[in-house]
Amino acid sequence: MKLRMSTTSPYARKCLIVASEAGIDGRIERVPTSPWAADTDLPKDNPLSKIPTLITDDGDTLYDSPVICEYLDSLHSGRKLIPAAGSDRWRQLKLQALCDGLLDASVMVRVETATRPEDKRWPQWIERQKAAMVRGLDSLERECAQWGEEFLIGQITAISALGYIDLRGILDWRAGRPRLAAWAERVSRRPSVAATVPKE
Ligand SMILES: N[C@@H](CCC(=O)N[C@@H](CS)C(=O)NCC(=O)O)C(=O)O
Repeated sequence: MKLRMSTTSPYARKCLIVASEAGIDGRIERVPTSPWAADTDLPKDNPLSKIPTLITDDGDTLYDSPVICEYLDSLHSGRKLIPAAGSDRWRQLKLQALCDGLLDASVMVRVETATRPEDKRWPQWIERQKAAMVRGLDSLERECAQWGEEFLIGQITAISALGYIDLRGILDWRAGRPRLAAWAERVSRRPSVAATVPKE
């Protein structure tokens, strides 16, 4: 199967970490794709023209990252990274949603501050997104004490979000969040995480 992705996309990183943790990384051909390139052919595989987009061995296309991760998790028989049922499932899906939301807010701040002409920026919008990020990060700081060694879809999305905030220097998420900082440092040693550190 082929994954249309970039090495800076945190959503693609989620998928690659899931594949690695599931032991199926070797089945994925990485296809570097810039959704921002004027001449990109990405819309033929994803009408939204976003990465990640997965092209399965059957030629089907899948998006977005939660759907791709669910698909990848269905391809192996080891411990599932997305619990099938019960309170663990809802806890993990909610954590994924929180961290995807953290990412969406980060990307909006990035677009607003790095690509929009300065005179067209909307400071209140940037502040709104940053406030959502701060609340989300504070929630992770409270929650991560309970995670122990668990590294499932929620935690995978969390480390991808924190890595993206670092990459773009959006805010200092470590300040005042010692437990989250220690957790991130610990999980960053996992081969799946170390091998996917975002780079330009
Ligand atoms: N909800 C999507 C978000 C994907 C997304 O926004 N990807 C960015 C790259 S990091 C993108 O392709 N942006 C292009 C655009 O928004 O037009 C997912 O989880 O996969």
